[in-house]
Amino acid sequence: MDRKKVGIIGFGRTGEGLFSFLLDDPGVSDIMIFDDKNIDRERLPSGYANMGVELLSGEEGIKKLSESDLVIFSPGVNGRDERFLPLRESGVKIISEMEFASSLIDSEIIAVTGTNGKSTTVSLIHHILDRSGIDSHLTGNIGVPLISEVKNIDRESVIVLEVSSFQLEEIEDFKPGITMILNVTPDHLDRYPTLFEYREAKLNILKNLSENDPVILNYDDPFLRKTFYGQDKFNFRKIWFSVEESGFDEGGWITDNKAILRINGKEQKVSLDGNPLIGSHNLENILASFLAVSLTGLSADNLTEALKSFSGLPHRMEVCGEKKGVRFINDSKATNVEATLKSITGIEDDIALILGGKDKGGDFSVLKEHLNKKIKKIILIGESAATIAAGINSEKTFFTRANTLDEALRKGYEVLAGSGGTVLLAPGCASFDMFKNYEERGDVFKNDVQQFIDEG
Ligand code: UMA
Repeated sequence: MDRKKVGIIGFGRTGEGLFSFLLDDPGVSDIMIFDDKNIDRERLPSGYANMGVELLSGEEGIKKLSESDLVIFSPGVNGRDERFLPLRESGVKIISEMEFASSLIDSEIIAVTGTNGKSTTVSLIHHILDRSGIDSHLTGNIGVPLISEVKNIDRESVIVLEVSSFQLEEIEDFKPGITMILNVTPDHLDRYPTLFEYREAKLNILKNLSENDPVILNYDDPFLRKTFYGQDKFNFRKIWFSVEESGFDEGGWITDNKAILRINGKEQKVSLDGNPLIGSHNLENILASFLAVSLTGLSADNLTEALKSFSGLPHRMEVCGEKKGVRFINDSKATNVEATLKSITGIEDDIALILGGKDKGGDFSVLKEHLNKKIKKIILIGESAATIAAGINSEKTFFTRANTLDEALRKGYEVLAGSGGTVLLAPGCASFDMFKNYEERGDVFKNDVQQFIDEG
């Protein structure tokens, strides 16, 4: 048997998972790892003595990769970048980690994509399945690459997979059993030349679906509705959900605080009493999750209890404290302007909004209509502060600037003290200008809030 040379591009969580997997593959003779940062050999797990392992960087490194039989991309590396053109032209087979890993499993995959709400939705689906005694694996963009789960999965397992547009860029045969698109609104415009390319990447999830494969779609998302509702050219089985509309042939909606689920001509009502998730965007996530688990054949009988026991996720509309009638909410995961808008819509009282970070090219003018209604003040942080202020283009008095989150939350508190309301961290930007990731940003905020509350 000819043993293969495999190239890995990017050595973060995905690259490490790929490397560990390939180490145990007798069909692989050599592994080349490319990364723009120098990789310390110490980071490689032991056990590669019988295998050629090369660490590559720079233009020369890309050239060298064309000697491999297969190249697998990590999602964070932009494979459309010009520098990879010679590699593509060399004819070497190029795929994404999602394609590679999914080709190794034959259990049921529930794949969830969308601009916002993916993590909450996959976590809720996983929680419900897990509570019902199903061997459910939560994986993908949520943090654990699929390749790192492959060895823990068997035929009876259900894979609950969060899929990003990046992960869908280099797929060939990837085909989920149940597919879900929650919404498609502008994001990652620092990676995609236009919104069109971003949407194309997202819709790649449908690429291999055939007639009657179920796809759960959000009727309240204008782009999805326009593209797929009543459109006969897409012959997959469309299952719509909506917080505003009702009565789909197959789908889910809300009536009197109950989720109505209609699948296969059968209708079930699920009470939402005790729902712990704040905001109408979370009602969308709940409906979508309920539909997905129903499609696996799970009965709707226990869904109310399962939802009640779901604790939500950190950094997503996470209430992290209250001081004299002013509540603090950490929505650090709101890394684009649409997510910020949803956070605002989900809050009933007055808001002091902490906004800013590393700009991703979003259109912040959409926040203008909430100024002086719900939003009493915007506290700008990070490198995008000036761009955001210019984008919203409103009176200067609505804005103030802070250098740290601690300063920001104190300024927010001052605005609301006495009358009450919510200091909301929903930055609408990536975090990388000030923090390692959105998790670190949220953790710093929570610590600062705690300290501020403890001061009395
Ligand atoms: N690197 C390069 N060149 C580049 C970019 C990155 O060499 O141009 C290298 C970095 O130096 C680093 C490695 O690539 O060593 C990082 O690889 P990666 O960016 O693919 O990150 P991973 O650690 O493998 O994490 C990835 C996802 N990251 C991205 O898509 C940016 C994680 O999603 C995901 O949880 C993980 O795989 C497991 O599947 C994070 C994310 O931010 C949470 N996702 C975006 C989002 O949700 O908006 C899409």
